[in-house]
Amino acid sequence: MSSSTPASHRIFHEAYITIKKDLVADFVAEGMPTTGLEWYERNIDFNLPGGKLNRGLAILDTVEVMKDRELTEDECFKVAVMGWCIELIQAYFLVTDDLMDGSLTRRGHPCYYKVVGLVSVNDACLLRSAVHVLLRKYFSEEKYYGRLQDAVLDTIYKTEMGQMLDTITSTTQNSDRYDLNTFSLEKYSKIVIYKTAFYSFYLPVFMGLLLCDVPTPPREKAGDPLTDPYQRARDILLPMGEYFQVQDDYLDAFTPPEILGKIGTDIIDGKCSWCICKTLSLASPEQIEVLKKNYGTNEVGSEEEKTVKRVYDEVGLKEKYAKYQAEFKTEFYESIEDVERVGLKKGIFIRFFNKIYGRQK
Ligand code: DMA
Ligand code: MG
Ligand code: MG
Ligand code: MG
Repeated sequence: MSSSTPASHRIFHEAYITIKKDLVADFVAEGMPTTGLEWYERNIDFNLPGGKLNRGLAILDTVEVMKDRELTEDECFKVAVMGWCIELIQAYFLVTDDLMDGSLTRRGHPCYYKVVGLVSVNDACLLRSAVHVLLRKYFSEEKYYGRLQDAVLDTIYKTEMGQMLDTITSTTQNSDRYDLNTFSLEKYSKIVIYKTAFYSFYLPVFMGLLLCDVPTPPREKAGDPLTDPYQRARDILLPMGEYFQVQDDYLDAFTPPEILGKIGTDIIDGKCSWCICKTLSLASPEQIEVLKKNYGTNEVGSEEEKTVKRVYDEVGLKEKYAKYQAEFKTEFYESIEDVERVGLKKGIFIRFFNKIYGRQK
């Protein structure tokens, strides 16, 4: 079976129109004035479309691979609604992320907070609440509704923990206690599994498995990757999420904004990114002094930022990144061996992996 085609993109785009109508209709039902309706609609249109839809497509791939047949209209629509729910979660996090990171652009446009100011905080919260409006409307009759709601709430909670760690570890929030000596690849791993991997990698496959009625094992067997398909999927997908964030960090430093759609701020924000953690592990004492003086200071395009990138080059970060990618590939293929034993299929993970491996943006 071929991987998701443009036809599947069409399903998502058509469902977008429906779910937007649903969300606005909910505002109408609450008797919101026209100004409120228009503001909300602009919020949705500004923040929801324009992403790569990787997460929604991963739900689709999961269901297609598990069922091994073309999906019905109804199945496709349910997948698309779940996909847009993850995109809403993502939109909620991106609006607040850009505010906290002091970013300038996203998806080729000025960041939402730059356009509307502090009301963006509440607008982000509305995007998060919109998820539950859709879940209730389309899934409340399903027997898996409780598990679906619980998974969404728990995933958001975990992502918020990650975003907190990420933010308090950077210079902007932590200037007096800021210390590059405390950065490590272990600390990095914790931050990114929470801020990125749960919602971007585990949640889509979890939703797909729920849609396929893959049973959760009895309590005594839950959490054992040899018997629990959800646990096994999680053990494969969280490392994939970490790999995805490593790519995000590398691209932040080295990909031109015209290609990436956003201007990288990790160096000036003093982020605990893969680039700095890896470089610190390779740098000489002199290079570490240079990094301490220049990392997390000044602004985009400054001499300080360029100096940091120069040290990245000196330690051979580009080659290390290529090596890391190749190693991850090997580990990934090892991690999916025998997934059939717990009732999963390799194709779910291979399709997801192929969408992100070696990505340039
Ligand atoms: C992304 O971290 C994590 C979330 C939950 C949005 P980031 O700040 O590196 O993302 P980006 O590079 O897209 O601003
Ligand atoms: Mg961030
Ligand atoms: Mg950011
Ligand atoms: Mg980033």
